[in-house]
Amino acid sequence: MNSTENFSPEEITPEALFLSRRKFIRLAAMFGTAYALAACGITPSATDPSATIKPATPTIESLIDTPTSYEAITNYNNYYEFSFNKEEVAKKAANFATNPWPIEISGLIDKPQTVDASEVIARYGSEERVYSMRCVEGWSMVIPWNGFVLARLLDDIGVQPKAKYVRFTTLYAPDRMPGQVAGFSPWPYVEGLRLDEARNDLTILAHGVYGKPMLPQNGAPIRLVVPWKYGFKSIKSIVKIELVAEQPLSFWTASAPQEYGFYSNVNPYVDHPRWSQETERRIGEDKRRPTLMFNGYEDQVSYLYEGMDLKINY
Ligand SMILES: Nc1nc2c(c(=O)[nH]1)N[C@H]1C(S)=C(S)[C@@H](COP(=O)(O)O)O[C@H]1N2
Ligand SMILES: [Mo]
Repeated sequence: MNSTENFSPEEITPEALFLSRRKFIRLAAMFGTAYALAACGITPSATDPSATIKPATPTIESLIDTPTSYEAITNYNNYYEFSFNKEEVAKKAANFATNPWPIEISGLIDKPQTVDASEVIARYGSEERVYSMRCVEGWSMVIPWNGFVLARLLDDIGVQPKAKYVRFTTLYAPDRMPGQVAGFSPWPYVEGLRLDEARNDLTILAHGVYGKPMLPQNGAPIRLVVPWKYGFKSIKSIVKIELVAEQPLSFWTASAPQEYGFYSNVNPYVDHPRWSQETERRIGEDKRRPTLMFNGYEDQVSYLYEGMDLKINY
């Protein structure tokens, strides 16, 4: 399937953009950023509105990777509220209504508010981030997300000094989410980040994939993406964002604390109790590839964990 089909011209992220980005990174690696900018005809300008959003600088490896096909990104999903079978999620979520979608923003902040996802998206807009996503199960994808940096929202809500963590909650609606059967697990799905992790420039709220509005199976209308952590930290279909003082109890930590810690940074040196994390299968590739520390984003995030023993704080 052509990943750009059905795009309207305003939404489109042409294939050429990915290509020129890859070319840019290769040139930058060989000759330096200034040369690559000039060679690609890019002149940084203070008046360029896109220049006001400071892009992250993901590792070269992550950027020269080819994005996974739209087909795979939207048909091979983990979303237990709909199904435990990755290939069933898209079908089961097809008619999931995500409009209207009120989001409660609350807790230790000066400006608590309930806003619709559409308003949040209109407020913060969209930039493209091509990130690798590594599932704790040992597979990975490269996904071109559209979204915005979470720190921008945090800057607007008056975070109080007592707030140390951000707690995210997915919708709880067993009548609409067939996987939320009573008794099995601690629904709703909850995730959390330390405030400095949440403020890191790599952390985004995403609402699109490949330039198209996000589909339900990927976490519409809005989901978290934290690319240096195992995929389960990137909570889908968020209805609540709370600033809290205590470390939140995540869904998977509550379900199996020995297996899924609060931090869950991608780490090839810390095995899952039931399998090694040294390698991964990139969807669309045959051979397994080595898993990178912090999923390849070490330069941007290692400062967050200085002095921490990541074998204990897994
Ligand atoms: N609410 C919710 N968020 C979730 C999940 C889930 O089951 N429910 N699965 C997680 C897991 S295990 C992974 S690997 C990613 C998968 O994201 P994708 O299907 O968009 O690739 O979503 C994460 N976010
Ligand atoms: Mo996952």
